[in-house]
Amino acid sequence: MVSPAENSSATQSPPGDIVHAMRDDGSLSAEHDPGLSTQQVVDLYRHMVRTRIIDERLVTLQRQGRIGFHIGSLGEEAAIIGSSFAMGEQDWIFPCYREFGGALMRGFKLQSFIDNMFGNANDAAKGRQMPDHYTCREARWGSISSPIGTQMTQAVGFAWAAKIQKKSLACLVYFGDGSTSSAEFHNAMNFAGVFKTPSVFFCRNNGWAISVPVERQTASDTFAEKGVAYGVPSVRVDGNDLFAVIAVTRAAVQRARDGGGPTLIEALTYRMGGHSTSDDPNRYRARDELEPWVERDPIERVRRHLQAKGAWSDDQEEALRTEVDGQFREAVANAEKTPPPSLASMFEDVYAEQPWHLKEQCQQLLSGARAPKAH
Ligand SMILES: Cc1ncc(C[n+]2csc(CCOP(=O)(O)OP(=O)(O)O)c2C)c(N)n1
Ligand SMILES: [Mg+2]
Repeated sequence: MVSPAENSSATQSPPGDIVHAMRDDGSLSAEHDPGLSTQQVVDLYRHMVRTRIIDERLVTLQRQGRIGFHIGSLGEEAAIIGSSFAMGEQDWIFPCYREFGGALMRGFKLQSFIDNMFGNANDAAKGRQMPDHYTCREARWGSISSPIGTQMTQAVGFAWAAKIQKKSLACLVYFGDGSTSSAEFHNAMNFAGVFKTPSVFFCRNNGWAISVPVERQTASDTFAEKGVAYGVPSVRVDGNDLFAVIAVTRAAVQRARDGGGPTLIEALTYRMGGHSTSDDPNRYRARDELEPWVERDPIERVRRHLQAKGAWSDDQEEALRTEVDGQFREAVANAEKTPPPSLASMFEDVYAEQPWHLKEQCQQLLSGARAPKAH
């Protein structure tokens, strides 16, 4: 397990050090302060809390049998919200599967997300995907791919195309520590290094890949040092420090837009929950491993920072929770009122002109035992 280390130096290599911006008392070190206004910090804090509340509510819905699955971001909110925030409107993000909070911050509608969680008729993926596998092109956000690592080669291809078209944009890709063992990681890093694509590789090192700890994932001391082999500058950052995450991601984005090529960011964070609603982490990890990370809870740290400045009160906290709760309940009520996708939709979206055999199969299905019953 990589544990939080002491404060250290530069925003880019050598990859052994860890960038921090927040001190224990909630104040910021001048070196890595991203210079946000108080209102910006309040907004980011609200997004982090919103993400956590939605995560908690989705787990409850799954336990109640109302949705089939959820894969959450408990404990990783600073890494996700901070890095998504550092991306400009023209930039693109290729997500892994835990980053819905960043998509919502970039304009993805809560209702669309919840419709995907229920796989109903309003789900953009038309119920053909698992929950948490939404699409939201409008937020310049790639679709979720379940197979580990595929988004990395997709993101580098996208960045390469943008470079050929001389577009000034950066393309960030999220992945976990476990994904660094996939062929796609090596393909993508090598290509990005050689062709200097405007890529930001954002590794959420949350300590675990389902039940496999980082010690079993790599013999390297860090994930960041893997960038050295590909000529990709790398940096390690305290992933539970919102301000440090923003500072290092901004620097990487700037380098990408300026034609300086890719950066690998290793954000040290911790998966405070299970891998998903399908596993019980108590079966494979020691309970006391969680404790130091509870103390470094990324949301608590930003709250302490704001409270020390007199910029956040208990009343505001209460109001925020009530607001998010109301929005969530409304979205769930709408999603549950919405019927499932039509049976016929199963045959759509592959051919512009539906071939005869699909028409025939669709007809058979609609007139057979699974035909919708009149109530
Ligand atoms: C090619 C492939 N192999 C295995 C899986 C099963 N799987 C899903 S998530 C996961 C672990 C990924 O861990 P990590 O990259 O650290 O991301 P995290 O879940 O911790 O965010 C595995 C092995 C998969 N989805 N695709
Ligand atoms: Mg992991």
